[in-house]
Amino acid sequence: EGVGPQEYVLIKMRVYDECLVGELAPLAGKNVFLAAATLRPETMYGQTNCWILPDGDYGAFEMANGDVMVMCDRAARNLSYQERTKAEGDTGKILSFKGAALIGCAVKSPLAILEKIYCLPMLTILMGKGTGVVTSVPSDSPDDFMALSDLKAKKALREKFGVLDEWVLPFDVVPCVRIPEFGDACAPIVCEQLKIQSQNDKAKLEEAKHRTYLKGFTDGVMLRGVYEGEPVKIVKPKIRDLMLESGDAIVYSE
Ligand code: A2H
Repeated sequence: EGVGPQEYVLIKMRVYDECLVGELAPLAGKNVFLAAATLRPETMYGQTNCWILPDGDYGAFEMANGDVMVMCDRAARNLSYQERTKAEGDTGKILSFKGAALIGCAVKSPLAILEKIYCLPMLTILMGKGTGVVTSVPSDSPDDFMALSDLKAKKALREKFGVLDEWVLPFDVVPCVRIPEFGDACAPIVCEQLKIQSQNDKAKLEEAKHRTYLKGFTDGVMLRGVYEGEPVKIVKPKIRDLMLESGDAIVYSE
């Protein structure tokens, strides 16, 4: 991408204990979090699910504070040089598994209006970027909106990845940022304007991102939380700091 390092906020999505079974059983009894890399911390109120690449290689890593974080090896290695693991250069890996092992896991995510959201497959996740875990905000991210729409519309796609209806069908966009030009949820509007057909419609999704991403920052107004009614460009860093200070998120650079 650009020059120099990219700084992400890693959102700590807490895995419900009852999901630490099967391949994840070795993690039972630990505080396990999926580490989702985002550039839009102010949209976390609108999370509806978590995205995982079913074929991707993931691991569970014990951090210096005892928390277990799930991500790809590359991100864990980077974190081990950012003073997060017990020893510099040591990722603290305790388990390896494919993304498929996480599909259907329920998590509680910071700031999310919804109490319980599920891990679902997204086929366009790049394992070379961020952590390989992506939190989904379909109100404000065209990629997230189309991936969720695909799963809702295509029973065969749900079946292929063992996705139960109740992990997907009850979930609709949760508006969190108003952009005067687009209303209370920009992604569905722009996907409709551009007639985007699926999560694989790359060129159009790129265009949709261009139309919405910057405007969310410059023109967005918060619809949720303690900064409701305030401009995104003023409160974005404050919302980020709220989550950093409460321990619900950490900073990560790559
Ligand atoms: B963003 P950049 Cl509401 N593969 O978070 C694919 N996408 C990934 C990823 C990966 N490995 N890791 C992170 N991302 C997504 C929220 C959001 C995001 C909104 C709107 C736009 C948006 C909720 N999803 O990103 O290539 C994450 O989704 C549009 C750029 O590093 C992360 O922020 O610029 C963003 O892409 C990082 O993308």
